[in-house]
Amino acid sequence: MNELDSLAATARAAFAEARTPAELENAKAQFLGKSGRITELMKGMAALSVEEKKSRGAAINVAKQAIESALTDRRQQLADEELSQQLRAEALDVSLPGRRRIPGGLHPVSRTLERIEEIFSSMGFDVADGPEIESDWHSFTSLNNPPNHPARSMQDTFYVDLNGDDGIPYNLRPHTSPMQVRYAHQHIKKYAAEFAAAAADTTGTVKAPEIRVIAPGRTYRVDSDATHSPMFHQCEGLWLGENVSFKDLKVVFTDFCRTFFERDDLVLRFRPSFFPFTEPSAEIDIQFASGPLAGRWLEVSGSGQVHPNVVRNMGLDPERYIGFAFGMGPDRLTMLRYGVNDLRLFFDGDLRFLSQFQ
Ligand code: 2NM
Repeated sequence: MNELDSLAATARAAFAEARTPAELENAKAQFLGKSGRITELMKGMAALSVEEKKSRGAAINVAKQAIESALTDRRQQLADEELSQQLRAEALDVSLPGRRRIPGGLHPVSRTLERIEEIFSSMGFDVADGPEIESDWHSFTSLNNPPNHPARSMQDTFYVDLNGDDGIPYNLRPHTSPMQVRYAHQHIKKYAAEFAAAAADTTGTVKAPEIRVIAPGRTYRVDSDATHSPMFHQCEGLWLGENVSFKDLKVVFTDFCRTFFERDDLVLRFRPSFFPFTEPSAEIDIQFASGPLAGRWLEVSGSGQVHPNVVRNMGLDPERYIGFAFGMGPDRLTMLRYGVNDLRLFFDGDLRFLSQFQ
């Protein structure tokens, strides 16, 4: 092999050793650069004769072209390698199963609340909404539970420090009744003309507008064990009119329970009790005639005839308006309906439990 052939071979080997385009350009400079081997060989021809220059020049050119074509080949090779590496890295296996998006669903307690709202709506009840942070007046005083009354200790309330900006004590509502007091005030304002017409009527022919509402939502008490959560749900009901009686309560609540549990043979029992906002008051127990809970009395709600003080605080005349209220626990109803024995499961957020209701 002559000197020029071996130079081309050395260049090819150097190019093959280059692993990156940058390394390849460095290697190129050694052979084709301004002070590279080919340039040096050209300079070395200065002393040669014209004839010698011709043949030597042609030979150097052949070597130069060989080196240039080796460089072009290696450039292409490196570009190909880079591309195939990129393709390998971004490879998409279209035969793999797709990643599934698991559909969400309603929380079991939300399902219960929806059922309750649907059933009571069908009986002509509105659904009230209202704040979870409440004033002392709405949570207690308006409900015939004045400051320092012993009945206040029935609820271990969370108090909220609002930096005393208005000096009014606030709390996380311990029941949903404040919403009903707010609803009554709003309703009276909204139907002011109808309420005024009924109040002005002396013939006894204009019927007073009724209040018929349920108040479902989150409530809070300092209580935590297998059957109590510091946040729990309540749904209270209220029906006030000129002639609404305990008989109506029995009919409405029996109808509700039988529809909710889808059991026509379900029976109810009213047991005397005490609540500050009702007089008389009663606990409502239910009993299934068959199934795993058959024969046991299960407490599902408190109830009673709304206390005249509460009727007055709602903005209505207790001489004219009378009716009933009740308060039940949708969490408890959900436990009964699905046979769940630990209330905390509803609020732990464990999908292994919650997905069973989808
Ligand atoms: C209960 C039990 C008995 C109740 C009272 C009222 C209102 F707003 F009329 F005063 N709403 N709900 C009530 C009555 C709630 O829960 C155990």
